[in-house]
Amino acid sequence: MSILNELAKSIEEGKLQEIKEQVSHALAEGLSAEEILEKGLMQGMDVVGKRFAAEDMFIPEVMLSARTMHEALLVLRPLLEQGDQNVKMKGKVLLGTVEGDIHDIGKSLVEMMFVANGFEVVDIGENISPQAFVDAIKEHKPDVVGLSALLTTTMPAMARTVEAISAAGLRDDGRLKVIVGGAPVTEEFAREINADYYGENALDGVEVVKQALAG
Ligand code: B1M
Repeated sequence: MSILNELAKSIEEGKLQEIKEQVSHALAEGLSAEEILEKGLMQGMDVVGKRFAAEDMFIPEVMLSARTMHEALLVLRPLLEQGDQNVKMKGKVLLGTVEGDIHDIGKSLVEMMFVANGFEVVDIGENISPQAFVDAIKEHKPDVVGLSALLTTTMPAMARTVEAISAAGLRDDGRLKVIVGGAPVTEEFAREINADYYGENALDGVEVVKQALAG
């Protein structure tokens, strides 16, 4: 089995104790952090999602896979966050997963991509209510707020959050930009709920924000 297939399998099987060493080994073999993430770890998570939907895997096993993914990201984080030292943006991004939603892996990747591009990131966590987003924006004064939702059932909470941010007057001067993303979220939905931007994946999200802030 190739190293990348082995990594995918380890995520699927929740090999919590082994994963860090396996990722280090893959790096030592010359694979890049991006390849390890996209062609190894995320492939494994994809299989987990499919098996979960088919009721061939259950919550405790999926949680173990998620914890294994977090362990693997601990090894990759410093490498992914290094980025291109020549393209540094200035700006502060506040990130959170919306109310009712505890999925955090995608958000962690979005965070790493922003850090890699020179942004300061404040991650306020998961299951964040609209009011808590409003309070955190007042406290941290970010240039960009990023909302993540992984469930179709939490997409309305995303809409409520954008609405609460606008209702609090935090978008009145046009300085604060709102970006939304997550597997069920689409560009059309982002437009409908009056977000400024949509990020299809972590890298795309950062590129969209970089272009907007540069222009
Ligand atoms: Co959940 N879950 N889950 N789950 N889970 C999904 C999302 C699901 C698709 C699985 C399935 O059925 N195939 C399904 C949702 C169905 C739907 O709504 N359409 C589902 C369900 C149903 C549930 C529960 C309701 C199950 C239950 O209790 N019956 C429950 C809900 C809990 C809650 O939140 N209230 C639940 C629970 C869990 C666990 C706790 C077991 C665990 C989460 C652990 C954790 O995150 N710490 C879990 C997991 C791991 C998954 C899957 C398998 C993997 C998610 C993941 O981490 N993907 C997932 C199936 C799948 O996605 N294939 C599934 C990897 C990650 C890198 O991708 O998060 O999509 P993703 O992020 C991407 C993009 O979406 C994007 O960039 C990221 C990187 O490219 N992105 C952004 C994300 N946020 C962004 C923000 C941006 C821009 C881009 O700008 C701000």
